[in-house]
Amino acid sequence: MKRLRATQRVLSSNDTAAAALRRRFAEHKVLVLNLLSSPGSGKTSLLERTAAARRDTVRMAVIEGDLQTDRDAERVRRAGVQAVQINTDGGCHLSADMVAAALAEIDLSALDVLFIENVGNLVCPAAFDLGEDAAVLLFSVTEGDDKPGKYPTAFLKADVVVVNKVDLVPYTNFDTERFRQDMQKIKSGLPLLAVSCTQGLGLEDWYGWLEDRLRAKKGLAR
Ligand SMILES: Nc1nc2c(ncn2[C@@H]2O[C@H](COP(=O)(O)OP(=O)(O)O)[C@@H](O)[C@H]2O)c(=O)[nH]1
Ligand SMILES: [Mg+2]
Repeated sequence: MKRLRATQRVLSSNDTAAAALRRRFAEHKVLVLNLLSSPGSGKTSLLERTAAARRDTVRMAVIEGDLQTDRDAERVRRAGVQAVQINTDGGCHLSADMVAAALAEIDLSALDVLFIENVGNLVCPAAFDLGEDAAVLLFSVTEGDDKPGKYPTAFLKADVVVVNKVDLVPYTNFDTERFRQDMQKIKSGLPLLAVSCTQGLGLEDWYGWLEDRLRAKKGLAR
């Protein structure tokens, strides 16, 4: 019981900090996307691709969350986009306070999109609001097509699901239709995009989704 109350306190203080973030992001009309996945699904690869393809037309920055190292921030910087690394030192998710601290290094008035790459984990990050406009849930085909039913909270939080590494489908038993049906049972209408970050497949659909969300955030008609 004590533990339950402590958990509720942590979540409600996070909600207060997330609401403050959401007001700041709204003030600057910055689209904020929270990327969730297991370790290795391809979050940083998707950000590298997006940076290389859109950095001249979309002003973007990335907050990278990892237990240790600044390897992911380095990768994003090499793709030509500002990246701020947060190390959680063992923490399994980013919290709104950590994002607020990282914002000290980011000029929101000079941005269109802020990506937040959460710590690789399908469980804890789903419980912590970061003031984002949308959650992007990544999966890779090597993780198996049975995951929607096993991780419903992550799918309920998601606004789009990106299935990555479709180049590897021939070497796995991943069935995209089975995955789609399982996912729709949890959240009907949730969009699914199939991509390969290394082969550059399906990425135009992802950029299209991103640009639609950006137009909506800026209050522009399609
Ligand atoms: N075959 C294949 N490998 C990929 C693809 N996307 C990423 N990878 C590889 O998967 C590994 C993990 O990717 P990374 O972007 O670091 O995942 P993260 O931990 O979610 O950020 C790296 O070795 C990538 O090169 C893909 O579309 N196909
Ligand atoms: Mg990464």
